[in-house]
Amino acid sequence: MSTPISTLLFAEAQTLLPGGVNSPVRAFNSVGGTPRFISHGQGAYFWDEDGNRYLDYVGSWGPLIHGHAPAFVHDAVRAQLDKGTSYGAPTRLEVEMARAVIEAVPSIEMVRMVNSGTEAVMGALRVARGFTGRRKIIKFAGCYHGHADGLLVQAGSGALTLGIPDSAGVTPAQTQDTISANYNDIEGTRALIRELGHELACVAVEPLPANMGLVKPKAGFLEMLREETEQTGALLLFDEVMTGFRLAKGGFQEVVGITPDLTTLGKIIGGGFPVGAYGGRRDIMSCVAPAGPVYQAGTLSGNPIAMTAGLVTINALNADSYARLEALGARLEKGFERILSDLRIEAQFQRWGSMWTLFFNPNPVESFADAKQSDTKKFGQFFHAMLERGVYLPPAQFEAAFLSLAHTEDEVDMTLQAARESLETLT
Ligand code: KE4
Repeated sequence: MSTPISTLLFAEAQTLLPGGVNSPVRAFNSVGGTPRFISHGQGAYFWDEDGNRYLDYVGSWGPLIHGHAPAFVHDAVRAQLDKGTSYGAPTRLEVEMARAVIEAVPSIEMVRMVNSGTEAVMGALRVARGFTGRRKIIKFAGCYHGHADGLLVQAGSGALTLGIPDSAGVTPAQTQDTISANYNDIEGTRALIRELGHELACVAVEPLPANMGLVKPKAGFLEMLREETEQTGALLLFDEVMTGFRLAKGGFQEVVGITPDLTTLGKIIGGGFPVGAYGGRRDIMSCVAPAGPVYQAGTLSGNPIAMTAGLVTINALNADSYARLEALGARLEKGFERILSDLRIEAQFQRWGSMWTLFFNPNPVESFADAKQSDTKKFGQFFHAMLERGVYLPPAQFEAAFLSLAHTEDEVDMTLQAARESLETLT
């Protein structure tokens, strides 16, 4: 596949933007090669500047559950554009969006809109500390909650080990109240929560982690988090920036029947525009300014364009949407299982609904430690073999791929054919 224009653009971009990109994963660093500079998208596909067409499994990292450029979203945004883009004053649209989120996610009794998932998690953790008057936060190795300083801690520190920064520019003071535990480690996490006791403000978790690749909760793990936080008076935050409106209208918490105290959302609720949200129990959210003492603000928070795109996006989702995504996902999974068996390849296809990861790993991946055992070199070979065949996967082993409602059985079957050919070429 020839990509001279992407190559030229990347060379120039690297002189103007750190790494040539505005978000690290886009630079292809973990798979190598030249990132494709995308010119336009339509449905399940997008095209690079050289005119090459790709079947897209990134979907802007989750927001595009209806695929690229859905007419009904763009028509609604066009109509709103004629009224203006932002007023810096309250609008009816923000009331409608808040009502839609609250109706969809029962654990959210009150919500605040922001402009990214990072901001949503920042706000949620600040109100958790403000509400409880406590300082310590537990997060889990391999789970990503955006780039706020306090969350960039090294994986795997124990109870009394102060969070150690995992990024330059983050000081020990900013991470000392964050402890990293191990996802799916039921007894270790239970002990950690009990050890921290009344110092613990919040346990933050991706209930269905997708930022180490897709890892499923072991039976009892999320239930333990709910029980133990209730016992100690800490709050449970489900970071559903990725899974919110992706797996069910009420998010993964609806699927597993667990009620967190706080939830963060993003991606799909913006319909492709910058958005985030945090919400939860009314007594907690009533602490957020100007109703209460926990300050948080944002120039474009709840702006009419993102609210319009997000509202029509989520209003178009219903039980049939998720049944459709499950049927497509199941077809893809069955096909991959057959190919892996035929070719005797040691890899794990892990999926929930429309989210999936192919781990090049001989064993099931149940934790970050497991994930790190994966053969990332082999993933890189697979990624490029698929790219050459016109299938654009997330350019990193530790990410999840996304089916959209614009994908059909034909796209799934084309993906499986490309995968069989690609896996046959692996050395
Ligand atoms: P943003 O600040 O990127 O909008 O959201 C941060 C975030 C928070 N919580 C979860 C569970 C997330 O998955 C994310 C962001 N997801 C990544 C995908 N792995 C965004 C892609 C990127 O960083 O470019």
